[in-house]
Amino acid sequence: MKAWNRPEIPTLPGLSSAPCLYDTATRGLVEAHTGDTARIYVCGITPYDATHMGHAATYLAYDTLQRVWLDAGLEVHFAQNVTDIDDPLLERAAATGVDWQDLAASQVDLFRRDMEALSILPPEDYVAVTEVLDEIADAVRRLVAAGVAYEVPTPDSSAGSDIYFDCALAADDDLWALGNISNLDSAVMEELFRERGGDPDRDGKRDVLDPLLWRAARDGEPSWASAVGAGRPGWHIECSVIALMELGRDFTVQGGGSDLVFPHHEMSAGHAAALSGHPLAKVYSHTGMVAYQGEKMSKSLGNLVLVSKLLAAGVDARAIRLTLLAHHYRSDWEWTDSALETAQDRLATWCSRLSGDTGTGDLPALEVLATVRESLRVDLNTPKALAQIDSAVALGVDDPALLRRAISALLGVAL
Ligand code: 5CA
Ligand code: ZN
Repeated sequence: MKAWNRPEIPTLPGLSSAPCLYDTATRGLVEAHTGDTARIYVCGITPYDATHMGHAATYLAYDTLQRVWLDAGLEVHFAQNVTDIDDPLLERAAATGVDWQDLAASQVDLFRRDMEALSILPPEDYVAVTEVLDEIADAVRRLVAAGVAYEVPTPDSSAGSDIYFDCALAADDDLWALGNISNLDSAVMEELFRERGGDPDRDGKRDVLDPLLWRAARDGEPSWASAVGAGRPGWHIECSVIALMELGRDFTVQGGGSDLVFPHHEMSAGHAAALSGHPLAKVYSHTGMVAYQGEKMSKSLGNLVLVSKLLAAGVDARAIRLTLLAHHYRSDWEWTDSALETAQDRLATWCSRLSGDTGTGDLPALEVLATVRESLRVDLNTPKALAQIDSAVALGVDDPALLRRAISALLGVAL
C-alpha cells in the first residue's frame, strides 16, 4: 500500500553514535544496532478511531529513533502493517452500519494525512493484512507441518477447524519460550490474554494461552480461500509474517505500545522464531500509554483526542509534536490542554529567538547539538533534549541556523 510523503531531514555536521534502547525482554538498555541498516517494525493501526494522541505518541517515538539512526549515519528500513481484518474492526463496522472495507480505507487515509501533517517518517513497506493473506496462510501451513500448530473443530463443525499455535511445543531453550519477551507470570498472562483479544475459555485448546493462527470461515464473516482452508488470520501471525517478509529475520527493533507486550509481541516473536529458527528482533521496545480524563486513551472507552480535530481547529502540528516529545516515550502520561499550551509557548519562544542568521549569544550551537544528540542517544530522552534547547535559547547561541537545522533533523520541528 502507499504510505505517505516523507518529510525533509536537513543534514548536520558530524555524526552521533548508535542509540541505546530499553529492551522489554532483557529489562535493560541495549545497543539498538545490527549492521549498517537499522531494521524496524512498528505495529500499525487497526483502522478505526484514528489517529488519537496515543497512536501519535507511539509513532513519534519510533520516528525519533529513526532520526537518531539516520544521524548516526545508518540506513533505515522501516515496515508497518495495517490490521485491516480483525474482530474489533468488524464489530465497529457492524455497530455503525458501514462496510468494514470502507471504514478501513477511510481511516487509513485519515491516518496517512495525520502522519504526514506530524512529519512522521513513512515506512518503506506499508502492508495491509488483506494484501498478504496467501503468505500468512502459507506460514500457518508451515507451522502445522512443523508440528507446532493444531486444529480445533469449530463449535458447529460445519466450518471446519480453527488453527492454534502450540506454545509449549514451540518452546525452544535458545530461541523463544512463553514469557521470554513479556517476563510475566502465568496468572497475569491469562488476565491480559482475556482482555486483549485472546480466548482462554475456548474448548479444545491444548493450553488456555495458545493463540489463534487461523479462524475458519463462519457465516456472515469475511473469509478467503487458502492453503489452510477458507477463513482469515489470527492477529499475531500477521505481524510475524509481514515483518519477516519485509525486514528478514533477526531485525533490529520490534516496536509498539506497552499494551502490545502481551500477548501480541510475545506471540508474534514465538511464531517468527518457529518459522525462521531465529529471534524476531534484537530489541523489543514499548511506549508508555497516553491517558485522557484519567483513563488510557482507547477506542473502546472513546476518550479520544484526535490529531485531525486539533489540526482542523487550527492547532500547529509542531505544537502537537512538542507536546508529545515533552514526555519520555516509556512513561505513561495524561494528555491535558495545559500540556498543549506549554508546547505552544515553547514553539513561539523557539521561533522568535531562533529566527534569522545572526547570533543572539556566545553559546556554540555545535555544543548544544552535541548535548541534544547525547540525550537522544541514551533511550531517546526527548524531555531532556527539549530542556537543553530551552536553556540554549534563553542564553543565546552563536549560530541559530545550525540549531534550527538540528531541531528540524532530530526532533522533526521545522522552525
Ligand atoms: N493493529 C494493532 C497492532 S498489530 C493495534 O494495536 N492497533 S491500534 O490501532 O490499537 O494501536 C496502534 C498503535 O498505537 C499500537 O502500537 C498501540 O500499542 C498504540 N497505542 C494504542 N493506544 C495507545 C495509547 N493510549 N497510548 C500509547 N500508544 C497507544
Ligand atoms: Zn502488530
